[in-house]
Amino acid sequence: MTATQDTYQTAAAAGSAATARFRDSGKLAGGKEVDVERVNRLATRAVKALNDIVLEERVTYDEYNALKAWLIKVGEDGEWPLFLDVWLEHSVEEVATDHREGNKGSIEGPYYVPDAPTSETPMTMPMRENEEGTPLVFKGQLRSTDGSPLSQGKVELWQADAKGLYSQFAEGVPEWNLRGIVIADDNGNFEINTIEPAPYQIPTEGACGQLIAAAGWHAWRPAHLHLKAVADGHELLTAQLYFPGDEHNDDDVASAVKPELMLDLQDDGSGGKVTTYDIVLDPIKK
Ligand code: MBD
Ligand code: FE
Repeated sequence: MTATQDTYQTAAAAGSAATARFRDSGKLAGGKEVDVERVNRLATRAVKALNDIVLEERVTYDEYNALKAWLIKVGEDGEWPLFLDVWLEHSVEEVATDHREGNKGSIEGPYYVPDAPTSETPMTMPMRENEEGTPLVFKGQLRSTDGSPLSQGKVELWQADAKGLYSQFAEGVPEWNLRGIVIADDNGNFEINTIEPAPYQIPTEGACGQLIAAAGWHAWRPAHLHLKAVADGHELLTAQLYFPGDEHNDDDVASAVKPELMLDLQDDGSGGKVTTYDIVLDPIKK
């Protein structure tokens, strides 16, 4: 945890930026309508689950009012996307991808931004001239589940910098810093030059941080690379990749680590790291 992260990764800069991003994505207004019977079923079960907790735990008026105040603050701080992505998205992701034979996925989280700069392999991520952090070469092959290479597929990375800051969600970071899309070659091979991200602490000043402190939890996610991989006729893969030895691999606040998502890092002989991670996509079943 660095002072810099404390200064910039405020609830206002990160949590509410995630709300603005979600609005911009069009999902707020344009989401698919959910069938009335389905809403009835899910809303009824959600309300019942909460009532069961109140009755079983004999929740007091003080506790009820603390909940009300906290929910108001989640909205005021713009932290609904952060809250949902940290504590619920992992289950939604599990349901959405459990039919897959190819690569395991993981949650998207609140800090994805579409339309990042794109280039052919090998690509160097957009970064500052003197970007801090251990240099990392991330390479691999995009394949289909039958083993055939996915020519011209795309691999997109977005990640925190060596201070744990995401561009467009923290002040003072260039717009597309450490966000980029690489186009694989005819054999599905891709290579990306980047730096190792720092572990990430979700904003501590907002409502989510308040809950974490009040419950005696911690706010850390292990260091991770976010990725999306796409190829014609294949399901979009959204995943995160992790670094062996990170102390939070076993207790990620967002419950988004899976053993299949662990990188194997080698020294490159000059102070940097290199890792090969092949990505297998599922064909879309018609
Ligand atoms: C992140 O960087 C992240 O990946 C998730 C899931 C939640 C908060 C911040
Ligand atoms: Fe992240």
